[in-house]
Amino acid sequence: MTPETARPFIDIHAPVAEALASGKPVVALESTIITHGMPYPQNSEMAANVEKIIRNEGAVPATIAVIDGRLKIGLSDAEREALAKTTGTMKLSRADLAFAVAQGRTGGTTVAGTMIAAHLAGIRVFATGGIGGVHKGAEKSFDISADLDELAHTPVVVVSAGAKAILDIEKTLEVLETRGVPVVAFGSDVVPAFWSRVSPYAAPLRLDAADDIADFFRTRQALGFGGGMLVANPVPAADEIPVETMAGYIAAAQRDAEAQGISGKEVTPFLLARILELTDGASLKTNIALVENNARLAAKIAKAL
Ligand code: PSU
Ligand code: MN
Repeated sequence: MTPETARPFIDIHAPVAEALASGKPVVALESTIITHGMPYPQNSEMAANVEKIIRNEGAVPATIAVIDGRLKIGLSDAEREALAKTTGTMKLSRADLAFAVAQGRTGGTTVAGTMIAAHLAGIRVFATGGIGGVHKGAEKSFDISADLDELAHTPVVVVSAGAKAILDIEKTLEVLETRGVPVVAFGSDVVPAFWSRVSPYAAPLRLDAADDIADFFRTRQALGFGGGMLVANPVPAADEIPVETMAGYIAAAQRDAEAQGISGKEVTPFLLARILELTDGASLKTNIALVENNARLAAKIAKAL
């Protein structure tokens, strides 16, 4: 599956290589959430837990990152822990993943970066927290995540809790529709809003079973559609923060970002960290719960494929 020219740059962790060779289900995991999305040690605990959840479901986890210039498909426990502790790592998307490989750098892969790496390795299912999308005020800043273009081009099923609610969810859905990306809400008539189960926006598509999601993806591929799809899986009710509660914190964090002139790749990590402070850690607890919930569903989809 991996193109010949890519092989010299990629290390596939032994359990992942074995699973891929024998057709066992594999779930890719991103690492920007580790390097830029959560503080240590919660990032490390989250990353280890999510792998465990995938194994318990009978699939093999493959956390993806670039370490000292090697594109890693699956990390050892020691590598994952070291990455979680390292500060000053890069945040790697389509524009800079190959730069980090060429320059021997270390970085976490975003949704876009992880989709690229997963596809290179022949992995079709990927679990994250929330995708990047169209930022509020994008009509001025032009800040639209490369995750959206990647979903349009790269054939991987991305299981998320929707677009992060710090974004303009309505515009994000519009761009996804324009780019031909199916957005499937899992067991819900509305698109979830990351920390909250509901948003004001109707689900473009709805499915209620992992088997049906796998079947939809197979059908798309059989019909020759390229590109990926986005599964939006609402956070469990016990862990959610109501949309009205979050709105105030998100607005406050946004004001702080603007006042401090935060731009570009720093916007998402800044807002997540600021919201964590404003909610006294509650947003982080919810973020961890939703990633775990997505890992469970992703493993079921991978098994069904
Ligand atoms: N999900 C989380 N926390 C995160 C991210 C996702 O729960 O930190 C990361 C993903 O890697 C996503 C990135 O691709 O945030 C989006 O960054 P940007 O908006 O700069 O494209
Ligand atoms: Mn951006």
